[in-house]
Amino acid sequence: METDIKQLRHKKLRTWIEESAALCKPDKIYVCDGSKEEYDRLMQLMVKNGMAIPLKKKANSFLFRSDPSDVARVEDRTYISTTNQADAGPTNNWVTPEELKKTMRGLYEGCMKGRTMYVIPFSMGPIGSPIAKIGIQLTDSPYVVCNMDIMTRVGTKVLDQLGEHGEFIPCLHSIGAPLAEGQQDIPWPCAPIEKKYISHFPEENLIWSYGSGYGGNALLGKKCLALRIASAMAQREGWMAEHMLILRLINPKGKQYHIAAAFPSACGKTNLAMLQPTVPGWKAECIGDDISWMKVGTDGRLYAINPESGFFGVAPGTSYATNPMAMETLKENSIFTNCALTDDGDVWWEGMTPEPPIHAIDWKWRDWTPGSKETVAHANARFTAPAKQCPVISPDWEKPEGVPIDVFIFGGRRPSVVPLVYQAYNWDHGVFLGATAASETTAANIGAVGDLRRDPFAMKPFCGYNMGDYFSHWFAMGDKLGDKAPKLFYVNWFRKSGDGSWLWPGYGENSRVLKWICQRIEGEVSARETPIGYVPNEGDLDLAGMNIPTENVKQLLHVDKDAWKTEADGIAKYFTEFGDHFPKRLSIQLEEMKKRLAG
Ligand code: OXD
Ligand code: MN
Repeated sequence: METDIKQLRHKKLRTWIEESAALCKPDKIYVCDGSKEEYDRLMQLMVKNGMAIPLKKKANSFLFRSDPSDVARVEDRTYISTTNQADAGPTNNWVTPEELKKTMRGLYEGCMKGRTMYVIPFSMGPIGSPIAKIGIQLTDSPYVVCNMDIMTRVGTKVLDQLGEHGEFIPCLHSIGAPLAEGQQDIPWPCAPIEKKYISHFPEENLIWSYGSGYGGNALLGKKCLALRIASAMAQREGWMAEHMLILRLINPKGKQYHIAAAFPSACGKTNLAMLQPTVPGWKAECIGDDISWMKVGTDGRLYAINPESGFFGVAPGTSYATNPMAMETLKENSIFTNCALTDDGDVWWEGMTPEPPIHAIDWKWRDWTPGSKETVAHANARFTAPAKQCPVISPDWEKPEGVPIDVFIFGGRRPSVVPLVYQAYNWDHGVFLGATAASETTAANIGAVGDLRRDPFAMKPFCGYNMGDYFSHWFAMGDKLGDKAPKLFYVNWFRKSGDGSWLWPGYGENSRVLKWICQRIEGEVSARETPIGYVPNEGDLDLAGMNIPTENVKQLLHVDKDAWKTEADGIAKYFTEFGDHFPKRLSIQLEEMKKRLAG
């Protein structure tokens, strides 16, 4: 039965919905119950109005194509709005809350005319988990409702958990495309780029998003709530909200290790989250592919949950060869955005199969044949798939108390300089590794440092407060965890040889590196001290049956002092960007590395 908002028991929630409706002026308000019947009904509505295409080859799955102007997160239209600019820091766009709200109120005025305002009660994390948080998203996009249904836990059970006085994070979203009386809707309504705003008000735990229907701009539980707002809450409250996958590894004796790992985009994060180990006797289970919320448990260890319940993964490049577990996950009950449509009613994207289809309809609804100048799927085409469908999802992925984290891993894409794996000397050194994480954006000349994009902790676009304060928060968490703190490592799957070929095969073989990491924790395997940290000796990695040239292993584990001196100069320059919120403990780490390099 449909819920009238007057029946909502939470007075503050009712008032906020009424005020938002008075501003946005929807034709109708609908409170989502999170049922399958509701999901099916909304999908059918979108099929009827031409927004969704049902896929013959994948049960209960649908293809959407966005407006070509609305295909990705819009970082330059994303704001952290705090009273003082210093609290947003040098890595965020900033406008005062007063000014931003004034501008956005003007945009919200009447923006839902001709549309329904959906009220989505959602939980980030298993409902009732001590680490979970409740959000309420108001949106005029049924596409957003269905995606939120997969990506979060939605519905009446969340309202029950909220009760009359529970805390929630208000998330107001509009695609910014009101319909005049009798006006025909279009498949992907949205506002032009200069009217898009993805705004966060961390001082009031409030999110306002306008103008985009796509991904992190519109599914507000993900980047907006679970990272930007949550990171600011975590700093205030003494926990951690990180852009990290969560993986469980099980050794041949059955011992479990939990790893949380941060990588910038295009570094194989989803592949690692769904790893199938090649190293004999080891097993892996996926707990999360993107975000980790962590709190100190009563035993003093750090416990993590995946706040999401689905995967919003990049489609191009995903295949049975690169990530069979993702392919199995998205076989049914999934949403595809900006992928191509094949003639037999399936989706396709670059790299999905070795041979492309002989004909398809591309993401811009045009005929496409192999050899065309443009790609058939957009480079940021996505699948939205339920996590519970992943064949290697851990039986404990929804454990309310989370899983104890043993290891943090940072990484990036570095064709040169950075070895395959190394371990930090201690927590402070590990924070230095996370803070200086970088990916090479262009092909580097071998031996020289290329065009580096530093992405500290893979949080640059997602930190909801001053990045310098965020670094300090990492130090504070280490102080709190003491000897119970996870151990920290850095990996680089992407090192190349002089002729430009990959030195390491990656994918399932990465389990060999993870085995070394777990053995380091147990003190079962050696390593050599280098200026940058503990690096495996050539015999320390289990490479049995791998057929990798010894020369490759040498290069993969090589630490070139001169290249690292240049790296240290780059880091020193980069550290000056953070101004007076920058913690001294990071400068000390740089000085210590420099001393080790000079020695
Ligand atoms: C994502 C991202 O979509 O990090 O997860 O951009
Ligand atoms: Mn991400």
